[in-house]
Order: sequence, then C-alpha cells, then structure tokens
Amino acid sequence: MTMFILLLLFGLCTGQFNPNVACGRTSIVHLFEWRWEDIAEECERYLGPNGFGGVQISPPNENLIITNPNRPWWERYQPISYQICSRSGDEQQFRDMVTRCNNVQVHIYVDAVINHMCGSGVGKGNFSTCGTYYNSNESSFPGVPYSHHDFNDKKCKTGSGDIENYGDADQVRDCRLVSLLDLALEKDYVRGKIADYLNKLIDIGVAGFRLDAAKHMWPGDIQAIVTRLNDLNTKWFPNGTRPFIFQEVIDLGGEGISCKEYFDIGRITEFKYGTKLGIVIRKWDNEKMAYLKNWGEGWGFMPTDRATVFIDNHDNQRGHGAGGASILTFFDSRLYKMAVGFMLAHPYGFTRIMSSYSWPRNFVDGKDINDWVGPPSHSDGSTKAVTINEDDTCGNDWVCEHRWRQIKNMVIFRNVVSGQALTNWWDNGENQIAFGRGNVGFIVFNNDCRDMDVTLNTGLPAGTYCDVISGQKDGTGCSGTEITVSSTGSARFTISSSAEDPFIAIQVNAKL
Ligand code: AAO
Repeated sequence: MTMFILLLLFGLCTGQFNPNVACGRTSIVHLFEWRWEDIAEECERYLGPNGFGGVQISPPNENLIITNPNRPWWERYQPISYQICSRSGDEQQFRDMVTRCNNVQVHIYVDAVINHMCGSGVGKGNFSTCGTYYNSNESSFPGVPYSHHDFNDKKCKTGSGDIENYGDADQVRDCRLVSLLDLALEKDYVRGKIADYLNKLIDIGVAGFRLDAAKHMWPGDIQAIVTRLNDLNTKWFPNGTRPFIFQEVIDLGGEGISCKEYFDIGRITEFKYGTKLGIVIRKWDNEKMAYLKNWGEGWGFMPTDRATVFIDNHDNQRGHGAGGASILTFFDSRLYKMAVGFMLAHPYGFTRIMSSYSWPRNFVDGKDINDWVGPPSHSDGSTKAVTINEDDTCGNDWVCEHRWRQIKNMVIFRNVVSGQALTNWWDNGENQIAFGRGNVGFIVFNNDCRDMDVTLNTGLPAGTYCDVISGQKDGTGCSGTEITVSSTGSARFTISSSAEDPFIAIQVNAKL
C-alpha cells in the first residue's frame, strides 16, 4: 500500500515533466505552419518510421486575419476564439491528424496561446479565420465568450498599458505584451474557458502543450489551469497520464522574472542553450568547443529534467523573441547541422528540432524587414501543401530540416543512446572534440581550421561502423565513411577542415 501511494505521488509529481513520447523515442519536431493534412501524412510516411517522438504544431485555434502586412505568420498568435479553425485546417482535419499520428507513435503537442487575445488596436469585425466577430476596442470576444471583465486592463500600472520594463515582474504579467489584450487569468471564469479548450484537445488525443508567453502569466494562475486538465486519452496513453507542459519563459538572466518560478509546473524552454551554442560554434567571444566539456548545468542552465532545448525556434530564427545574432538556422546550414548534431548527441534536456519554411531574408540596418513573411501560400491566402521531392527533400519552399540526412540520423542516434552516460570525452583544447554515450554511440567534431587525424577510445564494441553523418547504413552496405573500432575500442578519425559536414557519428545499430 505504501509502495502504491509512493508510486502514485511519484506519478503525480513527474506527470507534466514527462514528455509523453512513445517508448524508445526522444525528440519532437516543430512543423511550423504546416497544414494538419500534411502533418498526418508526414507522421505516417516519415516521422513514425524514423523514430521521431512527436510534433509541435502551430496554434490550432481561430485567429485574427491580418492583411497589412499580408498574412504574417504571427497572426496566429492573436486568438479570436477557441474553435479549431486556422490556416492549418479545421477540426475534422485536426482530429484526423491526431489519430493518424498517434497510431504511428508520433504524438501531438499544441502551441497554446492562452495569455491573451488579439492586439488592442485591431478594431472590430469578423475578419478571423472562421468569421467569428470580435471587438478589440471593447475587449469583447463573443466566440468564447470573453468581455472586458475578463482582461487585466485595470491592474496594469504602465502609462501605455503595455509592458515597458522587463525588470518589473508585475508589468510583465499584468500589462499587455506588444499590445495584445491580456487575459485576467486569476478569474475562475477565464481559467475555466481555457481549461475547456485544452481539455477538448486532450480528449481528441494530444499529448501536451507548449504554453506560449508563459513568462507573462503568474505561475499560480498557470498551475491552477494545469490542475484542471484531464488525463490523456486512454486510447493511446496509459491510465492517469498527465499532459506534458513546457512553458515559453525566456530567461537569459538579468530580468525581473526567473525560469525557476515555473519549475513546479512543467518544463521550460532553455533559451540559453541555442544562444550559447551558436556563439561557441561560430567561435565568437573566444569560445571553443573544448569548453563544452561541462555543457548543461555547468554552463548555468536550468536542471536537465526541467529543460526543453532547441537550436532555434520560430521567433529567433527571424530575429523575434530572444537570442540575437548568434542563433544558428538553416540559412547557416553547415554550422547548423553541427549544432543540431551536438544537441542530439548530448544528454542534456528534452530536444526539439525546428522545421521551417524559407523566406526572402532582407537585412536593412541589421533587421530583417521580411521577418513577418508567412508560410508558402496561394494567392487566396491558403497555405501551400508540403510536397516531397524524389530525393526526400521538400518542395514549395518548405525547408524540412528534420529530413536532412544528418539531422534525421542524429534523431535516431539519440534514441539509440538514450539513458547512457556521457563517456570518453576528448578535446584538443580548441575546436576538435569527441564524446561517447556509454558503449553504444560516439561522435567526433572538427570545427578547427586544420585537419584532424586522431585515434580515440570510443568505448564501442569492435567492428566496422557506418558514419551516419556522411551517409548511412543501407541494408548491409554503408553509403558513408566506414569507421573501424579495434578490439580495445579505439578508432582512427580523419576529418578535413573543409569537409562538407566536419563531424562523424557512429552507433551500434549502424554497425556493419
Ligand atoms: C504583432 C506585431 C506587434 C503588434 C502585435 C499586436 O509584431 O507590433 O503590437 O502584433 O497587434 C508573435 C510575434 C509578434 C506579434 C505577435 C502577435 O513575435 O511580433 O506581434 O506574435 O501577432 C517576448 C515574450 C515571448 C514572445 C516574444 C516574441 O516574452 O513570449 O516576445 N514569444 C511568443 C511567441 C511569439 C508571439 C508571442 C509570444 C505572442 O513565440 O511568436 O509573438 O503570442 C526580451 C524578453 C523576452 C521578450 C523579448 C522580445 O528578450 O526577455 O521575454 O520576448 O525581449 O520582446 C536579448 C535579451 C533578451 C531580450 C532580447 C530582446 O536577447 O537577452 O532577454 O534581447 O530584447
């Protein structure tokens, strides 16, 4: 009995921190702005077979349609109602996606925009994705319904009504983030409406939520909402499974709010991760890969069991949010692949891969004036399908980083080495490093300007392995470099400084 209670308590405590990925899977991919139909197909034809654990989707609820600029991606962060109705698809398509993805062990994580509704200055009308009426002048959203009683306007002490100083925690929570109408989350009625929305998604079969703008909500209010959430749908999840929660709290230090305040609720987005790794891999500020030896908490990051990590996200890949110029993206593909490879090989945090669409970046005075450009779309504003080319890449301007061989194979690598300790660290004091994960995987990087030729202890069983970066194991053959591990576990690695991908990864499932 005592054991039972202990297990129960353990379950209750860890529920919302557990990413709820299927056994043997360890990463999720953000299919930014994809249509539900395309995600369903991708789960079946690619993500399921290649060991991806889940998909973070763009906000599914009804949002404001913005035409100036023309249909920016960020219109989806301006809710009008909680109907499932967006450029990605309607409720039927959403249900179909969740069912089909769950059936192939790929779970769905919803980007939940619950801190606010649309901008205060957008007027009134029914120019929303399902035609629901709104009146921003009166803070009225009959589609929920919310009225002016349900917003924070009276509590905010700034002159503009907007957040003016990130050093002041009260402002950050009670005033408007970039003028977005700020919901009064301490109200039971508002909490109830939000919980109803999230519970509907849970009952359809989603596995968890990214809580958008969590820093702008009081931790106690979030906790009160999370407490009201149902357990996950038992068609796909064990009885009593709590939804996974990861909160978007940007904490690079030096502000009035710390990510620590959110540790009891769920995981948190660790923004230091991509910011710092970008600096290291770009070799800015005299940083070197050798210094990554104590990467993780040793670098002042939050505890690993609280962190959700990523190299770039939909904001900072285009200069929104935080992270600045060091953030690596698909535009810097060579360095980007190394960064993602390092992240997936390293045990710290729960990993999220970014999958983007391309846009015509245009820097004027250091700012990308096209940072607003929405997904590839037709002239009527509808989002274009994700087409798949013969070589497995995507068409129609979808970048599909998750399909890049190096990234896909490292997602698999992370599954294979899951639970294994970091072992056999080696570095040359500069930018050549290597490390293993138990006796199942080993990775070597050369980010120096000189060639590398070293013999290292890999800890792996003797045999010939296929490097999963330059190629992969196909049947009994290997399309990439072959690496021979001796009976003592050592292997020779040569990596040219001008290699297309200056890193090598081997793991026991890609042994020839
Ligand atoms: C749009 C227009 C606005 C207009 C508004 C309403 O652009 O001009 O006023 O509509 O009509 C997205 C877009 C916004 C868009 C919004 C709604 O990014 O441009 O506004 O949709 O359509 C803060 C928040 C964080 C937020 C981030 C963008 O804390 O939650 O801003 N991210 C999420 C989503 C995002 C979305 C929203 C929230 C809103 O991921 O896509 O916005 O739903 C500091 C703070 C951060 C703060 C940044 C940026 O960061 O710490 O918390 O993020 O500033 O304001 C260094 C510092 C770092 C600092 C950074 C930038 O790196 O170390 O701490 O500099 O100063």
